[in-house]
Amino acid sequence: MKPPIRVAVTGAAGQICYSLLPRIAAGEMLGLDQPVILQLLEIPAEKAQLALKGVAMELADCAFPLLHGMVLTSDPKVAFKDASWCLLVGSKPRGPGMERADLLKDNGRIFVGQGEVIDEVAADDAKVVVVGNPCNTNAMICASRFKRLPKTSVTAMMRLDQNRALAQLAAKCGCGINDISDIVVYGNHSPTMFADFFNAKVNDKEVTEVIADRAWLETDFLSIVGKRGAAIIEARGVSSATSAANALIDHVKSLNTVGSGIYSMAVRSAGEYGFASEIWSGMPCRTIAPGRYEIVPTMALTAFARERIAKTNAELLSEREVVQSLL
Ligand code: NAX
Repeated sequence: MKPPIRVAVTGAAGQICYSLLPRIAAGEMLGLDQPVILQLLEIPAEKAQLALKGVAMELADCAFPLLHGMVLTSDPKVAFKDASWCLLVGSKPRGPGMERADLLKDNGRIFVGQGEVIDEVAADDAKVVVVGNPCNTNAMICASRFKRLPKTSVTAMMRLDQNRALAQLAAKCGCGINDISDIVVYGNHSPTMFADFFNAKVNDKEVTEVIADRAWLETDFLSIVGKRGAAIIEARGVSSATSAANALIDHVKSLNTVGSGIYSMAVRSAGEYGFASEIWSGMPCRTIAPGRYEIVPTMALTAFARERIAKTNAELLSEREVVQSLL
């Protein structure tokens, strides 16, 4: 039996984690032969801590053989201690009448503190995945506190956007999910994101050949994918949870697996694909060693794609402007 890996998860009593934690404990994220210790962080409020206790009771009642321990805490130093994976799901929801700038700053402060503690106490090989919104900018803030760990070890989740794009394309083509490849979502996890259908393939044929309706691709498809989160909130009354948890599992599995193909992840930009340096942007990535990625440098961009990328880049830059004092 392999030694257990410590996985720190924040926002552990929230709705995404309710779908996420059982799947990690069942071995779906790190492998069916890999024991885990879950280190679960929640805010100190009594209600949140009680809810966290309830979640842990349920996980215990699942009797997962791979779950070798659980730590429940409101102290980030305890949660991130020796963690090899830090999954930053917890953040504040946007309150009534709250401006986006206030949300950026409020949540930004969470990631200043957590970035500092992760850098201080997490494992040397720690990988950090940010889900809490605005996830790209929060990842940038978190990494800005790193002195010991490489900033490139912080990524943010674009995988839900990729999966949404995949599902829409498969439905339109009338094919299976696995028939589609190379669909990459660039930019911010917000409606400005760009799902690059030009490079996507259906069984090695270009999507633009299989779907002749270019107007659908350029308008409906991009709009459905970009606004899917809002559509789910309208239908369910709360934001995506099961699909977000599933995307996070996919994100970690791809990042951990050499040969997992090209996938979308928000990573530190060094100016690739027209993005400004030092922002965290969705880009095509591939895994070069377990937990280590490179940005795929060879995707061709059409003029349409470049225009969309410029728009989402501008939004990321404006977010950076708002949180400048936290960097
Ligand atoms: P919930 O409100 O259900 O849960 C969030 C939990 O985080 C709460 O229990 C809260 O007490 C906790 N929390 C707040 N501040 C914390 C802190 N400083 N330390 C530890 N825990 C803290 O939200 P949920 O639906 O689970 O969503 C979590 C985050 O994911 C939100 O920011 C949401 O916007 C974001 N999402 C990101 C997605 C992505 O693709 N990147 C998609 C889904 C989701 O919208």
